[in-house]
Amino acid sequence: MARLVVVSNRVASPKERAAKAGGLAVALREALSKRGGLWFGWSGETEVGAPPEPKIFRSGRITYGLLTLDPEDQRAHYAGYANGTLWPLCHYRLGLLAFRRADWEGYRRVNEHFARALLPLLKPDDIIWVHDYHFIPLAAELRKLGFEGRVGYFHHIPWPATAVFLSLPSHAALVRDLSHYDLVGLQTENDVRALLTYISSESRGWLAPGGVVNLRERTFRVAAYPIGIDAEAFVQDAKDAVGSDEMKRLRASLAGKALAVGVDRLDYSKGLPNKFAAFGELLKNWPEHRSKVTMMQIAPLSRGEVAEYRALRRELEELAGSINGEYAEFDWVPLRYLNRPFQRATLAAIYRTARIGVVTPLRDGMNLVAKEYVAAQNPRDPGVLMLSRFAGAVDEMTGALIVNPYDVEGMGEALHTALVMPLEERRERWRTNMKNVETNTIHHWCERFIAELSSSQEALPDPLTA
Ligand code: GDG
Repeated sequence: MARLVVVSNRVASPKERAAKAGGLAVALREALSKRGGLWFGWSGETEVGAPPEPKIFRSGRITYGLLTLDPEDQRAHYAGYANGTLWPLCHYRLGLLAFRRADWEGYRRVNEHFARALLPLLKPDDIIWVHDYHFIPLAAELRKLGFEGRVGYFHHIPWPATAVFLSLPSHAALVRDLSHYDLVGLQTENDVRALLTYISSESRGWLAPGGVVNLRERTFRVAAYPIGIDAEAFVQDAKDAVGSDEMKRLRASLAGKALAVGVDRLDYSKGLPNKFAAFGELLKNWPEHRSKVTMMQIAPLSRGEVAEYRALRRELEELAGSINGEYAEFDWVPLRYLNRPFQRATLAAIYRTARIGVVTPLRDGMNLVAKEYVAAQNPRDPGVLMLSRFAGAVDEMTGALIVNPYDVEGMGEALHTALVMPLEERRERWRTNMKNVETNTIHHWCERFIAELSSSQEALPDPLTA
């Protein structure tokens, strides 16, 4: 079996406990130890004029390679082009998009450093799996250095519609970079359509059935691989933790009130202001729910080095304060807003306690919280998933109450609908969702991508003759 090499910006170190690491980190670690592998990424450290040598160490069957970056390169790469340009672009937020040539150059330079540091560690038959928008040019850089082996890319965030993508001054170069992969994985069929439309209409690429593309003499494939969760582990976590002292405290504090829960990184793509406002609408228009429902929003801080995230934090503090100021009673705080992270098992138990899972991003590649909420439910008395139509998860979570996050009043109404939904309907909707969560797990996702990348250089049809 060929060795697997994973490249991602953040590498979950062997010391990081499963409880803290996300499902993706756990699944990648599993795939790497099964085949033996190399996990390559940023060390999390910077050093002026950082040396090109990565730090290498082994733990079990996995070798880790961690590269330290020059601070200015790291800023241009991470806070600059990746999170200041590509993130808003892919989430349709052109008003927040900042493009600076120096950042674009820094982004490319970091990818070049990564390729140079990685190349000496590679064997020709390795399978290289690159994760996310921080590393789109990596395959092109590896090819420049002469590497011809199999390289695949998975894009965890949405691929924007062509009209939006064209706002990016470097759009053509970025898609040329993609053509150096053998396989490009996106979250949904919609994302695949968006990228293929761009390729055929703007970069004069040729398309063949099955997502096969020919662009500037390179042939590669684009396909949807909707990411999932470790459903079994999540069900178990939820069952185990629901009787913990912590959860007893939570239930005692609710004193019989219904709980609506949200769990999102504090990020402008997650639609948090609209969610808070929708809860305000519920309390305004359906006064019968006052003192009967509590919303808990867990929003761990994220990317504080990017100005928009600091502004969003202030906006949410003001909104939460005004909702609570307007509706709170001396024995009821409507909105509990927490900026710290929790253990995975605690989250699972909170989901299970909640009557509604409120997942209302303005745009989201997939959204794993939606799937985790479903997995954590008690099948006899499941809660309702309220889900934005702009989350990739909506293709599979067809039993959700689907909302448009731009329609704040509509979301307020959906919260009311969820609160009064009869048990039989809740069960039926949950069963539909759970079937998909159980079928398309993170293990299945990993295996399928690796299998298709493994066979990717075996004679793709030539789009010019197909
Ligand atoms: C990107 C894409 C795509 C959150 N708070 C805590 C915590 N979390 C965990 C959740 C979930 C994960 O983080 C978040 O995943 P999402 O999918 O919801 O969102 P992003 O972070 O934006 O992820 C997204 C994903 O990549 C995978 O491809 O679905 O569309 O944007 O697992 O549970 N975990 C712990 N404590 C917390 O407080 N332990």
